[in-house]
Formats: sequence, structure tokens, C-alpha cells
Amino acid sequence: MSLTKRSTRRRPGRSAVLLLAVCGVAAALTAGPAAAAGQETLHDLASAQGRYFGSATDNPELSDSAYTDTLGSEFGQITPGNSMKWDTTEPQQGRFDFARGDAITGFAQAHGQTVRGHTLVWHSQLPGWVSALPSAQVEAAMVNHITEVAGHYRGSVAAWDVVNEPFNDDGTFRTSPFYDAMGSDYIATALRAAHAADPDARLYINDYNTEGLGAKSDAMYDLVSGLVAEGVPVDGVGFQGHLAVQYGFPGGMRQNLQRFADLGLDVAVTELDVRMQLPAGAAGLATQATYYRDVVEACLGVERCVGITVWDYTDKYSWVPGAFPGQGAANLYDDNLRPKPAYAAVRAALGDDGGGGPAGPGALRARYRSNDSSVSDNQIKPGLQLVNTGGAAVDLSGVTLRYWFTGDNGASSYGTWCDWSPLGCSTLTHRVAAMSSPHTGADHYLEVGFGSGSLAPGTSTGEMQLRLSKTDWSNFDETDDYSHGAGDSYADAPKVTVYVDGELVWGLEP
Ligand code: G2I
Repeated sequence: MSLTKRSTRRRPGRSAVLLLAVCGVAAALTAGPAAAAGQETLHDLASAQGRYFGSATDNPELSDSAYTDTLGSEFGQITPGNSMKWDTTEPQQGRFDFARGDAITGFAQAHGQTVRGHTLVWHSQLPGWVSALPSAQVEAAMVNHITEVAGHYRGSVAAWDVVNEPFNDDGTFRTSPFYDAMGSDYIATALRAAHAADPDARLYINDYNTEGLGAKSDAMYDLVSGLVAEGVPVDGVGFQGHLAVQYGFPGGMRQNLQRFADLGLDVAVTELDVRMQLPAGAAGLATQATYYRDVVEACLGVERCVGITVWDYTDKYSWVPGAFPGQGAANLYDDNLRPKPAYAAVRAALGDDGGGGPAGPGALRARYRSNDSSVSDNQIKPGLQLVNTGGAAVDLSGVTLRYWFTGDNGASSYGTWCDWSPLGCSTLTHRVAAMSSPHTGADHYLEVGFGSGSLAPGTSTGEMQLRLSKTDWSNFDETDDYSHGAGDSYADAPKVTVYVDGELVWGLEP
């Protein structure tokens, strides 16, 4: 079964969701947001690929209406970041408190979103009374906890992280009150108890640093292979995806997800974020965008990868600065809830063609061809087009394009020209600016702007023939220039960036 419809804004009835869940397909969590408006949301784009796109959230954030506007519209799935954990749901033995978790499931229901329950059995955020139990009493307490919590949320949680983070980074089992009392059997016991409490929920084991091939993912693979062979009710493996630009992208992520899928399991990216050292610069944000893109591509490359959840969508509510002082900027939107380059990269990886909705910034794209006959002479001649793929006119007064290149040796001042444009060259502005922190392939950019005017839906500016040279007319080597391409016909150019009021809306900066 696949969901290939372009729009999934209608929310399937509960019975349809359950049917999908029972069928055990990748579509189980693809209910759409109730009130998506404007351009397709991340979840719309993911749904068109048979996946969900979700975000973690937490109760204090739900009083921030600017935050909840986007949480409720852009995402089709939510995960409570803290409110279903043991210390919240059973702070004292036998005293259950579902108020915070219920607020999250209530928000999800009001917005047509599915919920991943997080988490039933974890060594962390565990109340002291559990650790203090005599080991002979731990199993009964664990089973009771699972029975009560999963039972309470039956019907409003589509999937559970039943067991969270069972491994150390070297692939050995992590000690916890559960492991200490039952050995690794606690995992099968927990899954069986969860299945008994909510037979319709998809049951996951979830961990971090298992995204790529390695000792820890090998250990997870051995564990779930054994559980599947024994007929233990496990439906999926969650790969948290807490990445950091300074540690590199996990090796072999798609192959790793695939080997779990080949066991007959669903896989999901459950807690994605990509942190970096602060302050975040353009280079870090661009690398981050490629990580987000590569995670989306890894998931889309595996049929049983059912969806992606970001560990909150904005830097404003990230766990990272609290846990890793000096690091942050890990999320798709910045502190002011503005989309970052990673957001555009995720949209593009999810197959955004910009169509379908009224023009938002995401409807603009740059196209490029080289008009140069020589890549080593004293002029650079980019041919550029700006296209509005959306359904409404775009005001051009705040729109700029950047073509990124290296000045090589010679003068550091430049002349720029417009040789031809159907808009009339006099309506275009153009200049060369130096980058304050140069990158491979780029230490300057040609910026093209429009004084005024508007671009009708579905139309292009037509070709804008730009040209630049150094004031000393020394030669360039264009072959290593970030935006340079050899193609002599126009094609979408993600390395030519587009901005609205200074904010990146198309492409990846160098
Ligand atoms: O640590 C990131 C995630 C790793 N995988 C499992 C997830 O459950 C975990 O989430 C985080 C939450 O996002 C944080 O919000 O888990 C942390 C605890 O391990 C959460 O942090 C805690 C703080 O440490 C507490 O001081 C705070 O009272 O959040 C609590 C509630 O805001």
C-alpha cells in the first residue's frame, strides 16, 4: 500500500488510521494537519511520499501561540518531549498523572496529528522510587507502569517508544534498574506488556548513535533480530538522529535503516536535530542543511521508513544548549521561528516542486546557465532566471539572487553589468560583495535585485544576462566557483540562492 496522493490534508477517520496501523504499513502515521493553508507543509510533502513529518513538543511551549501556529499546521505528528516519561506519569508508585500527556494528545487531536508515545521504559527521568525498589519487585512495577500508561493512551497514541536507549555506545547493554533486575529479558517483557495494553500501537525500540553502521547499531540489529525470531511483538526501530556538524554524518545511514527494514520492521527517525558550536555561521548552517537533507534522503530511500520527527522544530525550545553548553542552533527554525536553510533543504529533499499553493517564499527558485565561452578569462557571465512556481504573484522589490564565486588573484574591486533582460536592464540592480568569512568555492557573490515589479504566478523573469570582471581585468578560474556550472541550458540551480527581504528562500549557501 502506498500513499501517492499529492494532498493528504483530509484527516483519515480513526478507523482508517487503525486499519493502516493493523496492516503494519508505512502509512500508519500519515494523518494530515487539520488546517494547513498556503503552500504545502512539510507533512504534506512527506505524506505525498507515504511518510509523516513530525515534531517533538512540550507543555510549556503550548502557551506560545506563534509557536503552536506552526506546530499545528506544518507537522502531521507530534511526540511529547517529556510529558509521558516515567517521572511525570508515575512520580510515586501507583500514583499516575496524565495531565501533561493528555494536553499533548489533546493538541494533536485538535490538529489532526498522530502521536508517538515517548517513552515507557528508560533509565533516565526515572523517579527515585523505581531505583530504590528491591530487584525482585522491578518487573512487576515495570509491567504495571506500562499497563497503566499504554492503557491510558490506547487510541490516542499510534506508536510507542517502549524501550528507550538500551545500549551503551560500545554496543553493550546499558545498566538500569530494569537490566539489573531482569537482564536483557526486560526488553521482551516490556514489549509484551505494551502489546497487551495497546494491541493497536506500533511498538518501537529507540536509541541514538545507531543511525549509521557501527558497533551500536550492530548491537541493536542483533537484539531486534532475536526478538523477531522469538515472535516478541516489536514493530519498529527508532533512530533518534541527534547529530552534530562537528562529528560528521553517520556512515551508511540508508544501508543501516534498510537492514532493519529487511527484518520486516518499520524504521523511523524519531528525534532529529543537528547541533553546532555557537555562534552559528553560514558555513555551519549550510552543513546542517545538508545533514537534514541527507537524513530525509536516507529515509525516503527505505520503503519501511515511516517518517521523520524533529526534536522540536525551533532553536527556541531546543534541549541542546542546556545539555551541551556552547552548542545549539540545531533545529529547522531559528529562535525567532524563522525557517533556516535546513528547512528549505528538507522541503527540497521531500520533493517540493513549489506548486499547489499560493506563492510563499518557497515558491521562488533560481535557474542558471553559464553564458561563458571561457572559464579562465577575465569575465564571469552567469545567465539567471527567477521563477515563481506558486499560485500568486510575488512582489519583486524585496527579492535578491546571489551567484557565488572566487575572486582568485588580482584586484578586489569589481565592475558588474547587465547585458540583456526582458525586464529591461535598467530595472535590475547588481553588485559584487565580499564574504566576511570565505568558503571553499566562494569568497564573493554577485547580487542581483529588482527595484520594483511583480512576478506573476507560474512565470519567469526570463533570462537575465549578467557579467562581472575585476577592475584590473585579471583572469578568473571559474572551475572551482560554487555557483558555476558547465551546462549551457537553463536548469534549477540550488547553488544560486534566492532571498526575500534578506531571508534565504531557495538554495544552499556555500
Ligand atoms: O536528551 C535528548 C533526548 C534524547 N533521547 C531521549 C529523549 O527523551 C531526550 O529528550 C530530552 C528532552 O528533550 C529534554 O527536555 O530529555 C531530557 C532529559 O534527559 C530533557 O531535559 C530535561 C531537563 O534535563 C530537566 O532539567 C527538565 O526539568 O527536561 C526537563 C523538563 O523540561
